[in-house]
Amino acid sequence: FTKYNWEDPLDLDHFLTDEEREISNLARDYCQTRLQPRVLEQSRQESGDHKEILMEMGELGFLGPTIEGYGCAGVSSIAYGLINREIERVDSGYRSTSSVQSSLVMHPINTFGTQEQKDKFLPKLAKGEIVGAFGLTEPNHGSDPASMETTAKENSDGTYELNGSKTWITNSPIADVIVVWAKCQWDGKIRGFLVERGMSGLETPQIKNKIALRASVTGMVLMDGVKVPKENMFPDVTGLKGPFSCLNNARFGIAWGTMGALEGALDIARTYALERKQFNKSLAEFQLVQKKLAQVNTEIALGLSAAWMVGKAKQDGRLATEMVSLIKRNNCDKALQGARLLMEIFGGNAAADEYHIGRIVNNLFVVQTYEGQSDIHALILGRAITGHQAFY
Ligand code: TGC
Ligand code: FAD
Repeated sequence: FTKYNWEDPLDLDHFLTDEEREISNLARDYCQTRLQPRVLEQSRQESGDHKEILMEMGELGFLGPTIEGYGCAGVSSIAYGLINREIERVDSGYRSTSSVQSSLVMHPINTFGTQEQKDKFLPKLAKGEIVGAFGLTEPNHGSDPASMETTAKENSDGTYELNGSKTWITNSPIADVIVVWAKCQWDGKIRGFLVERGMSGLETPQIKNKIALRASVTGMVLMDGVKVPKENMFPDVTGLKGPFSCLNNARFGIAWGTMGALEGALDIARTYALERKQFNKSLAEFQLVQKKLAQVNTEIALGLSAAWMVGKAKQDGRLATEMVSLIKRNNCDKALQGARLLMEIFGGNAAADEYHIGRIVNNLFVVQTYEGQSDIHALILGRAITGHQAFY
């Protein structure tokens, strides 16, 4: 037998390739030395140097890392997951900032874009020189994007005109390019458009005073007759499979990221329990406290194992999209429940932001909600299990 390693309970490390291990270590080092010292103040201020952070990540090859060419690293999906795990170990908001850039902007440009679109945007997005955002959700349509009201119409000069509004859009206030999904008036189909900063009729006001994900920037995308050149539309993808394909990648990354957040929470809760004394003993010596730590340690081990298995299926061409729903839902739920359980160990100190645990719990509520709220993923799984859709 070997000694139990609570920091890697089921020996995930054994299943990683040398390259994946190296990337994971590089990401851990960057996140702990460069992001961790910034997170408290940036969360308090709800503002930060996000452009600089994206440039730092770009330099390390963390943006669009699975893409081949265009200055991207071309690494495995599991490596992408490991990067998300390390970023979210610090804060879910930082993971939002970067995973929108990678999965929701670079991925669709790489998959659905023309050669010109790829050449124009991907190298700069990879370096973090420009920032991307993804606009699907609208004020009246979140879980049900098929009902979106944003429209695109064709002008007589061959350009497109976009009208409508998107809300709760990560990075929108600082974005240089926004992937906007709109219903085309000429055939009723949903298509993706690359809307660029500076186009007239475009506004991206910030949503301020959030109670979660304060280390990320969130805003609206307001479009009043925005004129988009013909070459800025994705030519060949129509319908919701366009945005949903992007979500497959982002949800996969979130399944890893949430386990990172929970690992971070376990680490600080364990340290606190070892140091804090009540009744002349450390909290760590009480059975009820140990049970909480054991519960969370177990969920992390199972959640990471499942994420690794789905990563292998993705890499080997065996992926069913429901697998992603399964791990997105379960890992988000378990991370939220686990972090909330660990919060109790901090007693009243949990109410002070410098103990971090309150911020982690608040963040995880949003992560459980965006990219398909957990109940929506339960319905996706329910449809696959029974053959009956129960959305409406
Ligand atoms: P449905 O009939 O199921 O599907 C419509 C079309 O889409 C195809 N499709 C998929 N394609 C690829 N991957 C998937 N996972 C797909 N799921 C469905 C499907 O084959 C069909 O294609 P076609 O060719 O037949 O037209 O669509 P529905 O309208 O019934 O959808 C049901 C439902 C509820 C599952 C779906 O609308 C849904 O997933 N809702 C959740 C919305 C959501 O996730 N929004 C996310 C917004 S982005 C975001 O939150 C970013 S946060 C980023 C951050 O800060 O980190
Ligand atoms: P609703 O759709 O109104 O749902 C409310 C509740 O009702 C949920 O619990 C849901 O599960 C439940 N519900 C809805 N329909 C059903 C049903 N049929 N059966 C059972 N229960 C149901 N979107 C983007 O496009 N891009 C982004 O970058 C982005 N970033 C975000 C960042 C933040 C900080 C936040 C908070 C959100 C972000 N979102 C983004 C939006 C996010 O994807 C939506 O909030 C999410 O999809 C849920 O939509 P909604 O808020 O409209 O909730």
